[in-house]
Amino acid sequence: MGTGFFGTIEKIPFKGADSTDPLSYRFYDPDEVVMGKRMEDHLRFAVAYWHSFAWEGGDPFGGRTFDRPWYDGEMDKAKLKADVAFEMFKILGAPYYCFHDADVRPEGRTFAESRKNLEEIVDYFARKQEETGVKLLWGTANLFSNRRFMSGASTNPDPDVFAYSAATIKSCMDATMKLGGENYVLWGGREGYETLLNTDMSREFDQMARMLHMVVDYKHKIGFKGAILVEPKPQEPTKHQYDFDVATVYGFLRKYGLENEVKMNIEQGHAILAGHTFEHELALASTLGIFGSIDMNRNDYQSGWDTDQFPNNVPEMALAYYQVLKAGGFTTGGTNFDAKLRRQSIDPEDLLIAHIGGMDCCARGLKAAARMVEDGALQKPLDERYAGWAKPEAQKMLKGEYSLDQIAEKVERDNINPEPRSGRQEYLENIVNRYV
Ligand code: XLS
Ligand code: NI
Ligand code: NI
Repeated sequence: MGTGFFGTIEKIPFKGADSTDPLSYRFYDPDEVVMGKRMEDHLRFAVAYWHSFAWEGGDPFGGRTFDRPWYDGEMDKAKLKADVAFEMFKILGAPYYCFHDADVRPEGRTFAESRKNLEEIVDYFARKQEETGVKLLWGTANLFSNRRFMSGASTNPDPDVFAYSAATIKSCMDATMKLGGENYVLWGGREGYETLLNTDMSREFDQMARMLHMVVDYKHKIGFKGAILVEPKPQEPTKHQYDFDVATVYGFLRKYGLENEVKMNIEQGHAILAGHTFEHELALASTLGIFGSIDMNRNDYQSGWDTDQFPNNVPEMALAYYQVLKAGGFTTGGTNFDAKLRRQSIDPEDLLIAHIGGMDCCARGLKAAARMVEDGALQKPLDERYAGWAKPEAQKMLKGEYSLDQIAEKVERDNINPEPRSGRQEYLENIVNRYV
């Protein structure tokens, strides 16, 4: 017996590009093979529990616009929410989901009570996963909503908040482990500052690193096989977030000896907020060997806020999945829709339509990216551009067989006088356009 929340809709079918049925996929066919792999196994879609089921449609000027039957309740409501959530995963054919503790369980009066509530829901989820075959892409702790975290979690000036955060993370790692989660994510919601006047940055860095080391130690202690992922974001909620972008996080990991233990969960909207493109962040993480997973959404390009909208820009997705494919594809990671409805989209059907659009857009982007890879459309010009480095003399320079003064001597002796060559950006952009 279903909840009836989505009426009689049972399953979103794939109907192909010509379909005009809003409740059908036009590009996402899970079984279609792309570069030797099923599309479902490439994309590894996950629904974000918080945006889809916990968020109430508020903005700074007004509260709740959604009217869900599971709001304002205790455990029975949390279970109703779970029933609806798993119904939606099945209807969409989404193979994964992600959650924070606070999205899924009622907050208790004490830490112990909150933990017990979480454990009860985790048991409930475990049964639902078993029934539906839906899996957990990642779990995480909400260390930013409750007022106790207003001055940070691990970076809080109060050691009791540090301890409370550690305990919360432990319970969320236990939950993730129990549910067979494939990753554990840390997004530093309040880890940053508003003003240096009340902030000791070096102390806060040390605290944050201590927490991350404990997380890694605990992962090994309990035998968690998934990846530990940090999610960069430059601002919002704090003015200066410590996990600004991939480069900043990598510097932090190196300073504290964590670079081999922690990977990145890269969010489209956060990349934009940091003044980068999504593909830049993906390429950099892959170059540094710390690419993990993605949070798929888009931000409004005018507002400068983390608006967490569903993706709808195919050329952008194509360039993003091109980087994902070049990085070898996902291993433990996947495509999590860290995206929410607009606050006027109050119908249950809107939830389905938003995900269908997002999944179709990603599928289209992936297929375009795969064709570019298969044709070597961008790789051939790239190889040509760097072809000079294949020559033995160039290789010797790269391998350190010449010193600076030896090279200087050689430049004069051989009369080296470089001839500039076109970067051909427009030519390459036109190639991309052929594929999207
Ligand atoms: C917020 C973050 C958050 C993380 C999980 O901006 O994207 O949703 O993905 O805590
Ligand atoms: Ni995110
Ligand atoms: Ni975000």
